[in-house]
Parts: sequence; structure tokens; C-alpha cells
Amino acid sequence: KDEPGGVDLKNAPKGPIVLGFSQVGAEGGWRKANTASIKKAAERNRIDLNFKDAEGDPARQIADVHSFIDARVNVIAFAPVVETGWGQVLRRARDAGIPVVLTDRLIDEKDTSLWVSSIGAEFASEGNLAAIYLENEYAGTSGQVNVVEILGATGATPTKQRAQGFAATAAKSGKLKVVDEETGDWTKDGGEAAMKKLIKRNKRIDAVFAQNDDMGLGAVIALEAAGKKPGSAPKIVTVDGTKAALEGLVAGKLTYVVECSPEIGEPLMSVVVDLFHGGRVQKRIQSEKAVFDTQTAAEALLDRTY
Ligand code: GYE
Repeated sequence: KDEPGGVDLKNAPKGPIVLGFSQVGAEGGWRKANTASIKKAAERNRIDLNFKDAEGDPARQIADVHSFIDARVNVIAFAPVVETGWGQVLRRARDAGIPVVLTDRLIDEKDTSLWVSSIGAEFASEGNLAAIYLENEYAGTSGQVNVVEILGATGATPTKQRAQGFAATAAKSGKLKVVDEETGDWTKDGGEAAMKKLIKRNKRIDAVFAQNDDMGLGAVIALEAAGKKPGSAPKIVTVDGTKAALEGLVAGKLTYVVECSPEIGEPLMSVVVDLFHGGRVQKRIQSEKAVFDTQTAAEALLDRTY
């Protein structure tokens, strides 16, 4: 009972709109919050959600989208595990007259008529913001700043674009140098394993750019085990803004966090309702973001639910 008037949403009758949604997996805090946002918004908007979890498997995800077409859902939405491989299934959806919405990430298809809308964050600017922070931190110092990067899963939009954004800003002054990188697959364990390898291979690491919070928090474990002081030496910058990362900031284990909001549920459902009624929808819907340091994290933590 989370609505005025005591409406019991759990037992409310399912509406006429069926949404097939395919999720990447449950790889970390961001993803779990994203799933929660979508499920909650579907319930609030009386949308019958057919939810499938690809568990990080691109082939399984494509099969799931085929199953939505077979089930003749009204709208299909998905957060792509990887960018490639989408042409055939999306042409099938278009031929069947089922509109497709991309959430969170993008796909690599020239034919942009294969999807009606995409909702998510600008990942390159997250990379820009991470690099701008470090540039400022080292302003006035001489010499190169050695950065190691912990990458998300290969082939996903945020992995590519966060790296590109960071590199583009770093290239401007030449002060920050990404001296090494390793994939951490978006997970805490993956981040820890990646950091271990990076410590072995690199004598001097001034800063770590972890492409998500979970990997950054995993890196903290590896750095502490190696006798380092993560948060100050090296500095650690992450992306997402989950509760765990904000707590990491307050504890001084992380240095800076660029937000990427997982709360895509409400904007998605409003697009789904418009599509169901034949309305026009925006091709691109961009989410808002903020940045956090050790000071602003404490305030943000007061109402952070994920
Ligand atoms: O940053 C990461 C998740 O696609 C924006 O995927 C999303 C990313 C997010 O696993 O934590």
C-alpha cells in the first residue's frame, strides 16, 4: 500500500498494456536498482510487465526478445548486454508492428527506425567528468598523473563511451595518462581481480578510474590488501552513485563519484503508455546526473534508496 487512498498495488488488476522487458542481469548495485525502478513503475502505472533476465548472455537476450514477439506484447524494451547482433530480431519486431524502446544502453545498428525511443544517460560525459575532477586535483603539480582504468564488460555502450569520454578530456592537457587497463566485468569481484593485476603490472598508480561503483569498491579491497590507502593514494573515481559508493566516499575509500541514475522506470512507462495510445514519443530521453565528493556524499546519502 504505497499510494494515497490505500490502493493495494500488488492486487490491482493488470491493465491492458503488456510490456516485454529484457534486462542485462543483476551484476551490481546499479543494475538491481534499475530493475527495482522498472518493476515499481510498471506496477504503479498498471502495466503488465513480462520481465526477463539475460544473466549477461547476449544470445539469451536476443532469444528473450524473440519470445516477446511470439507473445505479441504491446511494447518491447530492453537494456542491451552488448551493442551488436540486433538487426534481425528488431526487423522482426518492426514487421510485427511492435514498437521497441532501448533503455540505459544503445545498439550498433545504422537503421535507427528499428527503435522508437532510447532512455538513458550520456556515458561519454560521465567519462569527461571523471577526468575533469582528476585534472583539477592535480592542477598546479608538474609531471604525469598515472591512471589505471577498470573497464566494464566488453562490447557494452558505457564501457566504450566512458573510456572515450575520459580519454578525450585527458588528451586536452596531456597531464592524465591512462597507463594500463583491465576489464572488471562490472562486478565487485571483477574489480578486485582487475586491480590485483594492475598493481602487479604498474609501479606507480596515482589514480584509478573504475567505470562503475562495484568495480571501484572491489579495487579498494585489492589496494588495501597490498598495503595502499585507497581514496587518497591512489585516488579512486567511479561512476553510478549507489549507496555503497556514497558510503565509500564518506569513509574516505573512494575519492569521487559521477552519478548515472538507474531510475529509468517512470520515464519508460510514460513512453510505453504514449506508444500504446498511438502518441508520438521523443527519440532520445536523457537522464540527469550529479557528481559527489566526500562532502556532498553525506547529504546525498540521506535520501539515497539504492
Ligand atoms: O554503470 C553498471 C551496470 O549500463 C549504465 O551497467 C549501465 C551500467 C552501470 O552494470 O554498474
